[in-house]
Amino acid sequence: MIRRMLLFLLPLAAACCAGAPEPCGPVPTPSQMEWQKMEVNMFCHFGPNTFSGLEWGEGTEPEDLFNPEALDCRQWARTAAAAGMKGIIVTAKHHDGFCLWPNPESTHTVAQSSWRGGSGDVLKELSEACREYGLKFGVYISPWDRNDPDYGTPRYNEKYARTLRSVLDGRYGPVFEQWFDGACGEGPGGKRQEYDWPLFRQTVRELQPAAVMFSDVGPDCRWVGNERGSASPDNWSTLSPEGFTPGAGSPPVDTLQCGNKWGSSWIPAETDVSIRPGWFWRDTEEPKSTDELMRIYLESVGRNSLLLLNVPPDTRGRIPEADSLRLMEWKARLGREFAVNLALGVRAEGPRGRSPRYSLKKLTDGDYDTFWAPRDAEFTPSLELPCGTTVDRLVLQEYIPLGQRVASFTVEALAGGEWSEIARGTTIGYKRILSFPPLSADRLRITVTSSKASPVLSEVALYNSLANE
Ligand code: FUL
Repeated sequence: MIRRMLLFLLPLAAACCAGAPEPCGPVPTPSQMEWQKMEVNMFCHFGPNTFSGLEWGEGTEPEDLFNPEALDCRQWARTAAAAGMKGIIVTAKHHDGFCLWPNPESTHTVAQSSWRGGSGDVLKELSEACREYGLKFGVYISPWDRNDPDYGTPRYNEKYARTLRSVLDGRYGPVFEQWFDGACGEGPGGKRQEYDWPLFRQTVRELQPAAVMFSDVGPDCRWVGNERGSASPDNWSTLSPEGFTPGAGSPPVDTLQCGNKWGSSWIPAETDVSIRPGWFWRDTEEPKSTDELMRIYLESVGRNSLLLLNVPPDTRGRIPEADSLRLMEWKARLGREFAVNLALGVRAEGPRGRSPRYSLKKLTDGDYDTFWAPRDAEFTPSLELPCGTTVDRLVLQEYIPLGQRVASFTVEALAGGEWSEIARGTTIGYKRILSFPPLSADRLRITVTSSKASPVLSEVALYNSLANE
């Protein structure tokens, strides 16, 4: 961990010495930066609902309902890795309260089931499989619990903190993300639990300091505000969470979608969406089409968000063939559509970097960790790139360790001796992908039209998504 932090901090420290721009506003921590670079992760909803067909189990289901006879977490991990994903987050406990590990705080767990004679532990198998396939391991542990008799009393908060402890204390190795779901369907006459968020967050920080905590309001990443797989094209990674809480007290959905331009904290968006209509597996449902998965990718990763794609294992305890095939088709299509970066190594023209270290060359060197930084006064620069071929995708990346800065930009193309605008956008952030009808341009011009500070860009890339059809 210390080594990783040093690896992150050294280039930044070196950059500062060489006159890098001052950071603008809140910036990501090393863990948030590492998380952002993961881009696509797998979500696995798995538990009694897999067997009952319910989306929200009642909490009264017999433990024996959970009986995945051919559980194969290595197959989950193999599938995720082959699809290019970097981590898996599993529903260790969904709202029905059933725990996929022998949680000593509960009597509604794998240990009370007859699955493997009560000695099974999905978290153990999955965390080991993730390690084997070079993936990171994360957990969803629902605060809302329809089984626990203490839910609705202050005792529950202590119990929930101990539940967190029994997963995060290192027995399953490092946990890269802790997912705090905000849902509660108790309704007007139901139980009311005042959650002790400071206690929960402190428990996670103490046991897994590098874990990124998800909720409607962070503290480390936020819900994108819908389950359609679509981040807002105007998406700030900054948010002002003061006065809000996860769940019923969360900010309005449009704030979750867009963040706050002048937000007080770095709380980037995560787009969670299911490959199927439901979150849990059902034999009547089918995975989404490759076209739809492409749309989701472009509207999440391509709009400055992480994509958390749910691929629910079935009653055998395996990812169904139809879903893994679909993932492979999607991966192949991504590979085809982003096969060759046509801007790699080209000479960009525009305001010079503040020193050779931040020169225009850095924009097209294919390395996220090097960047172009003009002088501080340069808020709305124009950049030109030779093109000379057919393109239909432009990828822009800001160097977010110095903050998210760009608020709007335009893209123009020079064809037949005339410049015309082909796209415009608002935020960029870690990654922004713009698609436009294929065009043969001699040159492209990108103009930042407003920015919180002088822009600091890591990469400009160009693709022809149809070249390899
Ligand atoms: C929601 C939950 O209520 C759903 O069941 C699902 O887990 C989804 C990811 O989050 O809030």
